[in-house]
Amino acid sequence: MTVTTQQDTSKSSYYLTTPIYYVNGVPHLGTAYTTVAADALARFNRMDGKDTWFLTGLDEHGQKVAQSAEANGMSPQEWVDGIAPRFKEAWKMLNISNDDFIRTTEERHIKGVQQFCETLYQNGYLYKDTYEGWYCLPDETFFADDQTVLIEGQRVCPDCGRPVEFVCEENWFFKLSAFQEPLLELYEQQPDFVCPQTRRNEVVSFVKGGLKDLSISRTTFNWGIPLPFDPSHVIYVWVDALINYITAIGYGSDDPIMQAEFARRWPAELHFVGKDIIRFHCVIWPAMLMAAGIEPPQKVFAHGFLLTKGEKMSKSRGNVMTPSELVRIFGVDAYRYYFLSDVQFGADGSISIERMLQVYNADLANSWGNLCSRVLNMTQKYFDGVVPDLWPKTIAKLTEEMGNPLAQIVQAEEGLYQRYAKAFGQVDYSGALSSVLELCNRANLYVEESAPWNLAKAAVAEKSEMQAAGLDEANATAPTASDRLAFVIYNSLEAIRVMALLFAPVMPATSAEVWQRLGLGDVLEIDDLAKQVCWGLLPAGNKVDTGEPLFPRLQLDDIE
Ligand code: ME8
Repeated sequence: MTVTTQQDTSKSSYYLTTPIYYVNGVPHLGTAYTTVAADALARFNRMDGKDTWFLTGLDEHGQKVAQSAEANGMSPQEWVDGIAPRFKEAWKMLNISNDDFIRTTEERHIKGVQQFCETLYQNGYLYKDTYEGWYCLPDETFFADDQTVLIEGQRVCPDCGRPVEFVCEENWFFKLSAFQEPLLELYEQQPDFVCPQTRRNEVVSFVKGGLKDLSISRTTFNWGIPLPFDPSHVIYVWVDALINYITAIGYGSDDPIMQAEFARRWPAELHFVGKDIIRFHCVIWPAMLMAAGIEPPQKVFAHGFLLTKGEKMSKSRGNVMTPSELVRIFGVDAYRYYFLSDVQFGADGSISIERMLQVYNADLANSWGNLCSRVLNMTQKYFDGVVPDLWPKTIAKLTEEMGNPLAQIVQAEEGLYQRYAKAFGQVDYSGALSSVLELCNRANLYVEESAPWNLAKAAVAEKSEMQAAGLDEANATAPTASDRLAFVIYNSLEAIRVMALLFAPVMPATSAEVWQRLGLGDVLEIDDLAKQVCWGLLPAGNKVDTGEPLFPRLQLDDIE
């Protein structure tokens, strides 16, 4: 099968998305996890000079949402209009930098979905038949008899374990079965299409097992988008939802500017999803796109679940901590840091407040926060808060005499930036963060080893000796103790500048704060990260500001 596209292949855009979340509930740690991860990657790519577009949004149609509305005595539209601001507020609280926020009840989406379905119909991929089978409402998924599980006489969903309901309806079907070979070819030609590798294997063997055609419309309720060629049917919520990734960037629009936007941004570089919705994204979605003659995305990355005490977090299990509670205790950057550093992205990860406290105190309070406090305080104390200046010749002599382990880490070939950027490229947040933390720990050690407080004492003693001998310090040919002190403080401040840059995708607020304290400007906005992670760019003479501790130490008592 050939896929015809009119897309512009010369585009340089980096388009990434999160799932669009159901509005049957409010944001929780799970949905926040995917969104924060996508945000960190979007921020990294912007800082790295890519023309980034980051989309998130809401899945507002379907039976589940209609039921939540009914249970709350509202119309579906009133219900979704009430919940949408809660998501927007949550993402604002978590400092999410999405460029767009799509809601599937928006006109731009409805129009695009109808155009898409019309195209599938015209291309001969849709037909009408009777659907008889099971439906899992919480997952909005169809299951055949042999896919469900029978427990104590009750059929339950093989994925979430909740009861399924029997459905017998005349529906429109999508010829998914025609896409087995094209999908297998896609996985072959784009080996990174499904990441990580374990998920790829899962998807490939699922497709090899054969594909059944998919029911794509419902008639027993009407909270959805009508099929343009048979309006008594509303489009199956998953088909409706998946199309958001293209309607948000202009698919289906009559506006030439939006059409050009679509040509430039699509195919997406990355769809971030949780492992629960991988088949929709790695099987159904690319098949739908192929059927419509549109290129599939480049990559789908499916991460694992956050688990509390070994169980998937969910409201029905009653083990949910809320993002706002944790942000209130730890602050937004510590929240973002914990989830991205402590859970290996891709795998399931156990989270707990005790562990979060441990990571907070070790990495943020004692390491990063402490380094900033002590170095900024010493700059204040020994240099009146001004970044010290040294002659290049003196720097060369001091580097020879004292060494500069921090510059070495930053400047090494296959150095810090390369390791960090490679980790980001592999969506390995903990790898990227641990390379920055390594520099941070080394910098704390450097301060200990160099003992600026002793150098300061030596500088005072040396000065009075020189005065007594009638010598002028400025004429000294060999580096003096005050030169050594300036060298150590400058290096420590410079390492802090580099760390502020590299921590910024994950901890944007504190990095901006540190940037300001170093006298580098009110906003940290750069698009040439590789160039900035270079030794010696902190201007001498900058006025620094000590400020309050960035991450005050916390104890268990503080959070109970
Ligand atoms: O599935 N751990 O929406 P949804 C990690 N509307 N991530 C979790 C999680 C957990 N415990 N719980 C949820 C839908 N997530 C559809 C998507 S896209 C076209 C339509 C995250 O509100 C994870 O990303 O149920 C998961 O895939 C997503 O929330 C499911 O969100």
